[in-house]
Amino acid sequence: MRGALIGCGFFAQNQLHAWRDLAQITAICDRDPQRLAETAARFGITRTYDDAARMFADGGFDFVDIATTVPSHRPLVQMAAAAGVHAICQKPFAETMADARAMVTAAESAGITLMVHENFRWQSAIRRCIDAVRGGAIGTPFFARVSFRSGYDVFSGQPYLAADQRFIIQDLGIHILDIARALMGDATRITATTRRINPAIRGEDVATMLLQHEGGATSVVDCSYATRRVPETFPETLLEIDGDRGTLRLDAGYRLTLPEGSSDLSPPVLPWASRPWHNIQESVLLIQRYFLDCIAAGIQPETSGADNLRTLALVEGAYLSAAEGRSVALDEL
Ligand code: NAD
Ligand code: 89Y
Repeated sequence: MRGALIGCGFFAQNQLHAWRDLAQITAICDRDPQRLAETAARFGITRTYDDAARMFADGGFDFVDIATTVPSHRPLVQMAAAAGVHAICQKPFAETMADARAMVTAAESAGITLMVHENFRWQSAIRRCIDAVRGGAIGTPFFARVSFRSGYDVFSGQPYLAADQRFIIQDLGIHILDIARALMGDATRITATTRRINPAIRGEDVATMLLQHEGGATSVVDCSYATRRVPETFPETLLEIDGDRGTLRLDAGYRLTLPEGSSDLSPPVLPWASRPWHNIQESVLLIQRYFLDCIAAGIQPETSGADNLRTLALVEGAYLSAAEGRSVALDEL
């Protein structure tokens, strides 16, 4: 498969490292000439563009990796659909539910595969837990706690996170809500509270969310970037899931405990990766491989654009719940 990538920023460097093992990236695009030139030199890519429309017009690739921040996602996905090119798009998929629905419609009309880069559910430790729960290791789950608490400085690499009106639910909580869906199935209702503890940022850095799932199970999804814990666990998501035949726990240090015993699920540090990001970096390789496998097999990815509407609805529902101090049914959104 031949691909192109749009957005040569902070996180795209991981995506380009991972593509090296999977596909040929024939062209890259960024509006920022310095980032474009540095990335082209780092990965030896000669076809470069400062305008995505021109890159699509020139063509020569089967899929596009959209690694820009959210405001450009809708026009870029629509360009991919118009060009008949498969697309994998970073989270957050869209700024509004209306934008997301329009993007899904564009992809469906064009017959392209559209997947959201929801990589946290592809972290190898998390994936092992998803497989265990889906395989019945603890029976029927009735409660989950899905928890991400850290004091790691994410603002130096991603300064826009400090400036946006929305922070932790839209940026990080979106992954943790997606993991809750992968483990417990779709949610029907959400109740949330938010706080801003760090005075130097604009949005909320603490969110505590209660989900009701189809079938009656409950999840508590709690996220914080204001938690000064020792040891620091960034970027681990911790799990505690009760089923009618036992409990699964994923504790700090990637320690899995199931009814039959414990094991160490520490992820590998890939040759181009570095701690503490290695967990996320491995998931980038795994999700990109899965995207290509889905195209080859002609199947819808787990986190297709259509699927992601339900994760985005949880994000919107959490903000609405926190703003209005009430529980929100997702069919309101
Ligand atoms: P960034 O600001 O560092 O990079 C984005 C790049 O896109 C910039 O270089 C910018 O010039 C370019 N760009 C924006 N609009 C463009 C357009 N229309 N055409 C061409 N270039 C354009 O941002 P980042 O931190 O790399 O984040 C990018 C996305 O990745 C965000 O949506 C973020 O939420 C997501 N992200 C995901 C993970 C993950 O684990 N899945 C981790 C970090 C960031
Ligand atoms: O942008 C975020 C993401 O998707 O994973 C971690 C992160 O980089 C900072 O919260």
